[in-house]
Amino acid sequence: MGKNEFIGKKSAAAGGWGALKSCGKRLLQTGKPLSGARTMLKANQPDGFDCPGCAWGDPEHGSSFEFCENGVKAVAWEATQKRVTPDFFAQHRVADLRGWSDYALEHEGRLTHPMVYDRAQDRYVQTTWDEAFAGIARALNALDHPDQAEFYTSGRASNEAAFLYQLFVRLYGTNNFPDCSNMCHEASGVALTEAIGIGKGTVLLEDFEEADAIFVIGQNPGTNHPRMLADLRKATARGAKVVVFNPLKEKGLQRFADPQNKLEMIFGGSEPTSTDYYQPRLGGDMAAVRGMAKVVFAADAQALAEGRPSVLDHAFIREHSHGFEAWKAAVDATPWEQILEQSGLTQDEITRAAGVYLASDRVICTWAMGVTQHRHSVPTIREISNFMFMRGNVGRPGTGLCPVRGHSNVQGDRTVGINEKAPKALIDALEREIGVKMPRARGHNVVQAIGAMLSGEAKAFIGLGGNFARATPDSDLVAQILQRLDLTVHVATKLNHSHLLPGKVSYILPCLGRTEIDKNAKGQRQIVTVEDSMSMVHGSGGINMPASKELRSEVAIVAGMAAATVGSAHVDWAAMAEDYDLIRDLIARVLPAFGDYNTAVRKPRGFWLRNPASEREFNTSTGLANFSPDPLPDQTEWQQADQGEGMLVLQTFRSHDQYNTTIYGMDDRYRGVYGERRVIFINPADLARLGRSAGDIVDLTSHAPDGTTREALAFRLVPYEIPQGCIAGYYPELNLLVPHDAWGEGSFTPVSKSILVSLRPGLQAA
Ligand SMILES: Nc1nc2c(c(=O)[nH]1)N[C@H]1C(S)=C(S)[C@@H](COP(=O)(O)OP(=O)(O)OC[C@H]3O[C@@H](n4cnc5c(=O)[nH]c(N)nc54)[C@H](O)[C@@H]3O)O[C@H]1N2
Ligand SMILES: Nc1nc2c(c(=O)[nH]1)N[C@H]1C(S)=C(S)[C@@H](COP(=O)(O)OP(=O)(O)OC[C@H]3O[C@@H](n4cnc5c(=O)[nH]c(N)nc54)[C@H](O)[C@@H]3O)O[C@H]1N2
Ligand SMILES: [Mo]
Repeated sequence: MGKNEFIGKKSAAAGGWGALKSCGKRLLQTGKPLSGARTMLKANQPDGFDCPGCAWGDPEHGSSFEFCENGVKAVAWEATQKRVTPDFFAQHRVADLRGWSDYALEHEGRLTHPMVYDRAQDRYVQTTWDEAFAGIARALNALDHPDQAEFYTSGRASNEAAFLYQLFVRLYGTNNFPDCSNMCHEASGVALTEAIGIGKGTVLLEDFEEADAIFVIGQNPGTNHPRMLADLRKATARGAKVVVFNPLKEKGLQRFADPQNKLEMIFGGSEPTSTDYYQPRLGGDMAAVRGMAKVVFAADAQALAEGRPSVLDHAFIREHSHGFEAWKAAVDATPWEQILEQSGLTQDEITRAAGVYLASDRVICTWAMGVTQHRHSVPTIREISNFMFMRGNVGRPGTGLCPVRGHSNVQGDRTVGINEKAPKALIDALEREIGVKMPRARGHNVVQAIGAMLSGEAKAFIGLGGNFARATPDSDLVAQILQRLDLTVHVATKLNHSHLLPGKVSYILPCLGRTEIDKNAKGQRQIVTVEDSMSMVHGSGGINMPASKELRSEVAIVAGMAAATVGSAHVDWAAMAEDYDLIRDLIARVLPAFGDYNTAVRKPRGFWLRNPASEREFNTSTGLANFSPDPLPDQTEWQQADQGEGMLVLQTFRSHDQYNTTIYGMDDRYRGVYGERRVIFINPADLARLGRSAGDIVDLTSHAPDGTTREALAFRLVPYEIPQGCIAGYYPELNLLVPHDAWGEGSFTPVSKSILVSLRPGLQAA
């Protein structure tokens, strides 16, 4: 059997020595293991920086040494000693660099100087900051209308940078804020706003210590939120149940050896991270949750018939909720047949999972991309909320709804106004504070921005971080349209593919990373702030010397673009960039929930941004927690695939060695894949059914309603424990199969986890 042969049920634990070895390798690769280790010791510490890895909360109020293997990778990747200097650009034409892989590009190291594109030589050449800001202002002010510009944000930007950015863009005159969140947890925001009146989770880290059961749906924390595994482990150790729904048997959700536990490392122990594991079909979660609700209603009927107390939380339903009867009718009307077909689970499995729910007084439900990147993600999250409401599992200790965020500050960016459909209260407050009218019309989200670029309506793109051309669906198409624009600007730490698709005027503006010291002209250190998945806001200050003297902070770069473009009559951009306390003061005036922001962020663990829903104050249309009676989808993509000859449904997810479009390495240790990324995980029975063998190279074609043929060539088949009819492969390599006009209803999130595809022998297989 080769390394990638069928990964059976029995597998070693996640974490452990493999994780430590991988950390060491990563620190060595950056060229300076000692400073790397010192850097790690400051991650998530009161006087250090917020780990740029993920948005999981920090425990123990900053006293413990908290980082994880993938946090080390993220930090080491930024703290590399390698540099992409003007010399590098002099040596390579942009057309040549376009042929490099994402891995190779970022591996060259940190960007050092502001660069402008020179079309005559097809090269980026060095420029000055002032020239760059003036050039950007010229191009933006030459547009017919501000709505012709798209202002993208990736979720690493600090609250201060993001707030200043949205202020600049709104003063310029548009609400076009496509952001990574549109491709990520948008469905959670939309669904929760309708259900509980706020688009955020209601859980604090402490709740994980009190829950009797934690349901983890569509999430792979072993890779993407490794620090969460420690909380799951602690939960199972004290006897709580952890119930997983995931089509794949993810290693980190089975057992975990904590690399920070000396005894465990020496004796090779590991602890379970889950107690119950169910493998639904892709897109089958709404059906699974509805099935559990049916079981709970049946148990309730039986209890009442036998003269026992109801199993429902009638006090919550009566005092705090709306729409219970309509939802119950929808549950009653949903046939088991449809539930079993869509979920792919048996009635017995669903009954057992519901049994855990019934036996638990306090339940938390977490979820991530396995739930949010489907056509019916919004109704699925509404159903999760319904299910939690029925036994009052919101707004009590040890309970709650917990969308686990992606980028380390994606939640904060949204809080401070990166929002194409900003709440009226925010715009009112901005107008009041700045004294200028702001645009009110809805702006573009990611798929609308792509649409506007395609139609020629959009003419400028500015990216505050991120890798738009790789992270978005239809990546080949997006690459073409970016190059047709009048202006493209990328504020970035490292070179990526999006930078190599220059519009008529194009800049790469290199910024400080989160791990680096940020000093103002007076030599005073500045801190920024971020918000985690539990709505904790804390300070983050870098400790490393900047990668180059030329770097500016994101705040300073935004301030520079703003001053040049909209002038400083209403906002003193230069003063803000000199003293981030002034930005925080302004944020607190616009968003009163931030209170005494500047004092609060200097406390070790920061402060909690109050979430009214977690105290059962529901700011919804009804003033109550809203049940929602959505029907199950008529057909899931799995059902469509099941009816088509040779069709399968594909999900695109992350390997253990990547951070979104940043590829750290070519291994996916927990899934047993080494040295390659062009793989497709497939059930052995599907291999047999389709007449293929393990290791065959195939080409994939996606089948979208728009009739366009999209192909991804040369992927190797890897047998895996995954439901029949469902396959999986890595993002971003497979993004060219995701149609930009197929999105989640109500969320506009590309359907990256349910793409209808077929396979045929690849070129290399012939
Ligand atoms: N190291 C590292 N950390 C990261 C990131 C990274 O790339 N690398 N990315 C960050 C970002 S931006 C985000 S959004 C998060 C992403 O965190 P995750 O949501 O964990 O990311 P994915 O890799 O997309 O994994 C999705 C998981 O859902 C499962 N899944 C897919 N479809 C379904 C379904 O229909 N039903 C169910 N029940 N499960 C399904 C997949 O099998 C997989 O285990 O992580 C953040 N943290
Ligand atoms: N098919 C498919 N597509 C997906 C997904 C999927 O699961 N499947 N997931 C979606 C999700 S959840 C997300 S969040 C998006 C991610 O989309 P993006 O946020 O656009 O992508 P990233 O890969 O995180 O961006 C990486 C780049 O950010 C820059 N960078 C890194 N650190 C910093 C910094 O501190 N400051 C600045 N200014 N720049 C920095 C570097 O230049 C790096 O190359 O992708 C989405 N796309
Ligand atoms: Mo994300």
